Amino acid sequence: MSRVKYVEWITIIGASILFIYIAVASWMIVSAIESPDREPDIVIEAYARQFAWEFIYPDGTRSSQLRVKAGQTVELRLISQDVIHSFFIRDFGIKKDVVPGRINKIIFTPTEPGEYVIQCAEFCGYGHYSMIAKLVVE
Ligand SMILES: [Cu+2]
Repeated sequence: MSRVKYVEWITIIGASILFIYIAVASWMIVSAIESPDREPDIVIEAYARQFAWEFIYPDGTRSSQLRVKAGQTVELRLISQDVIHSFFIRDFGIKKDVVPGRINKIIFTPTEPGEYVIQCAEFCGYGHYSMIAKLVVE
């Protein structure tokens, strides 16, 4: 085998190994984020519409605020009633699209009590800027 062919094969095999490594590592990280080991302590439905958020708790209570307890693992089911929105809590580094016709999930465990801002991070119309809700961690 000529020297050029040898270098070609090393490049092809090296790149393949690198790509396979990146694919496996990404898959492991994404699946850990999407389905953590812990079962959620509470499942809350989060409805998005132009231009407000509404949260429905397991007992049927509706609120424009999201209230959870510190240390509680929360599963949010994100449901859009009109256009594409995006559920965004900057302080937690959480962002997920809210797409009409499907239910996306977010699972998170807040640890610090306090008040945080929930924003829509997808331009959804003229009132997008006002699509803000409060997350209260007790
Ligand atoms: Cu929006």
